[in-house]
Amino acid sequence: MDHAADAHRTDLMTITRHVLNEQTKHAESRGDFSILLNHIVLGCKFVCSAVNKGEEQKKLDVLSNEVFVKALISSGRTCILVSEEDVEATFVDPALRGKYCVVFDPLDGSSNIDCGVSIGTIFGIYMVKDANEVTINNVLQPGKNMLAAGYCMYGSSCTLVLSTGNGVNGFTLDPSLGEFILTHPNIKIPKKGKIYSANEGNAKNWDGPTAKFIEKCKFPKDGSSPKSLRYIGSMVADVHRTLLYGGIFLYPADKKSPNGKLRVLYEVFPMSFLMEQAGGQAFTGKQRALDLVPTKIHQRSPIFLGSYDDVEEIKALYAAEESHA
Ligand code: AFP
Repeated sequence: MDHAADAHRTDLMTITRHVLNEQTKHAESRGDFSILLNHIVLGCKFVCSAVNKGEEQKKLDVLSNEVFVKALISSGRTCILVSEEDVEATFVDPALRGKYCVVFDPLDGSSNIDCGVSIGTIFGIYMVKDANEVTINNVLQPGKNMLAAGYCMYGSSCTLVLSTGNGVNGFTLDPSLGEFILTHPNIKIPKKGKIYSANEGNAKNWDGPTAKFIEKCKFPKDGSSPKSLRYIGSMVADVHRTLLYGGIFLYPADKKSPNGKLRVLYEVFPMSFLMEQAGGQAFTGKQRALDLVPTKIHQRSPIFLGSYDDVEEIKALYAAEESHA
């Protein structure tokens, strides 16, 4: 018997244990973040089970949002919630307030539900100094001020990817234990990838740098092989593949949508945070994505994210265009 392998297999690193371990590195920590995370995990488990039962899209969208809002409020650790499903931000009742603001998309990619494609929940977490004095400006902050970000993908397995600002870790739900177990420690994105991921149906409206970049992906002039195209149309699944295999995911600006499609607070920021923490980059076409300062909670932004070298290339094309302007 291989005792070393067995010892590893039986020493289960649950997501709670992992986050508690992380907290011991911060002397001032009082366990509030672990409590908040436990409530997020509960929401993810609920949505995972509902998705597996095959609930229809409309019902799942509404259900997922309700579950997350209730779980977050009942944690007693939140003060402002911004959900993709709600027009206005939710300010938590002062009696139940804590210091965290959570921005989230409870069920991203939901138009894919009815055909069984992977979908997910995306979240980002900010912290306020004083839970008694909260305003909307506490969430209208650049992504670099996030304390943590992550997503949970509901696919062939249920995988939660999390960063608390100290690298990226992936946890897979073991249904028989009901626990997320660390399966992908310290995820690093390859420095350069072989895949590009974009909705090419929008190509006729793309700007010059985006069009040139995709042309280079297909017809490289430096002797390298063309990149493969993979596009699911569900951001969590496309970003998850990009994180693990490398390459670039883009939802650029186009003539019809000058701000792209994806939402800054609960799509662009959390995914950009994870990419940077995994050694990649995220760029809006104008600046580092995490430096963007949103002025509206449902604001959109173009986004290019993924392997460091691939994002460098698109940055160079935008810089070249700028210098010719
Ligand atoms: P839905 O939630 O409406 O399915 O939108 C999904 C999404 O916001 C994101 O997950 C995808 O990356 C992106 O839209 C796909 O957009 P296109 O359908 O325009 O390619």
